[in-house]
Amino acid sequence: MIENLRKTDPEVFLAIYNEIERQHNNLELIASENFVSPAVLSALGSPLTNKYAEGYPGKRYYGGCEFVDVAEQLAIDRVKKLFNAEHANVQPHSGTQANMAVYFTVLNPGDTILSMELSHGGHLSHGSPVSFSGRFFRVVYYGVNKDDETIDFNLVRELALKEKPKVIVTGYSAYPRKIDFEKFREIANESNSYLMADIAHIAGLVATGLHPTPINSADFITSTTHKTLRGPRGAFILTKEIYKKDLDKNVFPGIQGGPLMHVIAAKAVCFKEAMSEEFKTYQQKIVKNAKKLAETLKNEGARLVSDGTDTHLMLVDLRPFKITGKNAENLLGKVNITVNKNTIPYDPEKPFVSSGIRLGTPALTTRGMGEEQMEIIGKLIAKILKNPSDESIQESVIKEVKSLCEEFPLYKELRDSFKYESNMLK
Ligand code: DSN
Repeated sequence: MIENLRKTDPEVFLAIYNEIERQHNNLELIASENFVSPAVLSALGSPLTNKYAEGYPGKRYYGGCEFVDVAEQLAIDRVKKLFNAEHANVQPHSGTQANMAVYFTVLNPGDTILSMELSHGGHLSHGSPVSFSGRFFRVVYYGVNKDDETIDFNLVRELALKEKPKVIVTGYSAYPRKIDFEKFREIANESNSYLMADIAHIAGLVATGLHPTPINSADFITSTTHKTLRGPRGAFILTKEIYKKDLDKNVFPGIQGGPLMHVIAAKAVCFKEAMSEEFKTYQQKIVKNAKKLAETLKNEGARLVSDGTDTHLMLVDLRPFKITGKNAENLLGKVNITVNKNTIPYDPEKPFVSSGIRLGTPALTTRGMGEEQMEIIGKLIAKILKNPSDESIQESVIKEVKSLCEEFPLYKELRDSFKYESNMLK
């Protein structure tokens, strides 16, 4: 297969080869990224991509769907079991589309959404003015308390009772603490609102009982499959039987056409993997690693938003190091440590500059790294941020990063195959 790619399109072959090498040669700390298993990759690269299957298993608008039906039904049954859900739709191509399908199921244009402010950890699709969600709906924001930087439930309740939102959104992209879904349910009951929990970041933790589940609190749960859950890029929605018909109609034909059957097959594989004991141990290690990394950074003088983490991610306030998020992202990138700049709550900087970086441990944990490596990496990060202009320190960190990457290799067989083929290009 790789030989065919190299012969047909050497330029794309090289782009893919270089990207696989980049993934191997860098320490990936972007909290929303992960590395899928070879089994997930095989399903993704399969001829299921050829198949049109508009509709749902057993009720398609095309012939020849008997085998893709099997794959989609497996994905549905497994994700329902994994999260103890009444109904699942596994067709959304992305988290934003999953959220869109839920909004279109319960809202009319102009209706009100109550959600977390983007700069406090929310997501673009939770009502940002630059997203469809902020253009079609009226959005009111809650945020975190200034003192302990956790969700301001007094504000959530006050706004819910005053604004009567049709939907309250919980679940975040940059919130390091456990979410009290039951408290959100109580408020949603008081304001007669639907509750949507977007668990994209924490899905792996929820599936393994390391974070409370919103299954009995939320009317709709949306999630991506590629973050802590370690599946292919894509999403799904869980809901109760009573919303099943409306929700499914709003995914297809509401906002999507043909489902990506190769991706759905890969989601099925991911859900099977997520049911294993090995996956539970993996999630436990993610959390332990995050705690170790957070503790190390604090010992090095960093300030962590909310003073730590309960999950896979942390938000580092860089002001003690007198460096912006943008500059930190660039500097760390130079030494092959990949992170993203991130606003911190009440950030004095603009979002594109920001005062923080967001770090997460799912990807490095997949490589097999543990607490020992987290301590080393935390110290390396601090060394770079404290000495932004010291090139000799940068060179020594590059060497240490390289040695960690070699000790915990990624996609070894695949890289060997690409390497072999790339020699034919010479
Ligand atoms: N962009 C993702 C993240 O990095 O958290 C969320 O969609």
